[in-house]
Amino acid sequence: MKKKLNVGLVGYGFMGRTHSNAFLQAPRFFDVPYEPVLKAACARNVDRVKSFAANWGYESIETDWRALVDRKDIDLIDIASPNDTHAEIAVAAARAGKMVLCEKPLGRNAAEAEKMVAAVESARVPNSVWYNYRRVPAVTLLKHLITQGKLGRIFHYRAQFLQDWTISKDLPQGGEGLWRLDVAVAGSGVTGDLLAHCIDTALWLNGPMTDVTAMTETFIKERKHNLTGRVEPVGIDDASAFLGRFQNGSLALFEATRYARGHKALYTLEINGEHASARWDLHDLHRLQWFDHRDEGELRGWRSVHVTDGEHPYMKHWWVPGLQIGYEHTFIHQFADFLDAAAQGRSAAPTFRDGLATDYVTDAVLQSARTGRWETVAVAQRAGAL
Ligand code: SOE
Repeated sequence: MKKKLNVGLVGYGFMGRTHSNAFLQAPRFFDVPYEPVLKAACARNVDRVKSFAANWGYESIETDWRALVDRKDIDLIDIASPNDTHAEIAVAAARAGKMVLCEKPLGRNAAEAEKMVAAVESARVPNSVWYNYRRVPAVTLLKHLITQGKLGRIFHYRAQFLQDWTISKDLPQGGEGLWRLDVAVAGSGVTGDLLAHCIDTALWLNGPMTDVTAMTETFIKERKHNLTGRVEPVGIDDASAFLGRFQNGSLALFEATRYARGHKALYTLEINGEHASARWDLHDLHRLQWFDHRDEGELRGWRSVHVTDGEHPYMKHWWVPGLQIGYEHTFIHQFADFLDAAAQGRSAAPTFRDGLATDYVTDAVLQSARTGRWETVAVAQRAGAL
């Protein structure tokens, strides 16, 4: 019999659902070392949390995260609540000796994230941040190809995350579902929400970034606030773009916006090396576009690899070759990897320290947008300084 791992989830929004699905599915498809038990779901609205718990099979509910963290029957706290709650809950959970999973971004800024890293590292509790796109099989395959040196020296890395859901000036800010537009809760706009995904994947695939120069824009300056009922200034960045340098000498070009009409969640990335290039697109997530200059001359060209074969990352756990998986599977893969690592007393990447590295870059991006200057990414100076 496998050891039970009792999960306490905070938050029942979009991410509460993706994580709960992962808790249920990971042991069905992967030979994980624990039996996850959905022990308690926690949120302030008692009726909503009750119906969420009933739908996903949580055994109990809490309406105060402190009560959840105090419970002796909880082994793992999963934070799927808005960004302004991440730091306080994570620090308390780590101090209580719980394993901690946290939705991205880790902190609203690096100062918060530093406290979270210090807490999990001093308590020595397994931890991970839900930057789920690392575990799209096509993206994991790209990581393997880069690690094998197939691209040679890297010259360029570019990424975009384009959405269009906040274009209407009548959309309010704040409250359930719209807290991403409220700077006090979210910390920033697309920089922490969307660029952060691009940055996490980039740091993983191409190593640390050293310097950035950025610009941000807030297109709609005032919106009604759902909690106060008043029209209030908008403090988030609606669009964010930056140029940067990686430690390996390659150049970075990144953009995120919620004002690209027609694009819903178009996360694309491209990496260009001396020998080969690769491209990936979230709207076609099971394909990796690959160009290898060493291919035979007449047949040389871009190929589209359908990443669904048993030998591709994670895919032997799913259906049969040729059949695709989707967005929700990335969370299942991360949770399965987390359980494997936790059983050995380790954390699964991206760890809280990896999440902090992304917060250092997003802080530098926002700082550069304010100063109009190139800014140094703090992680380069402060590694090991916590
Ligand atoms: C924003 O719309 C959002 O839901 C992000 O918060 C998620 O992290 C991203 O994966 C999809 O878009």
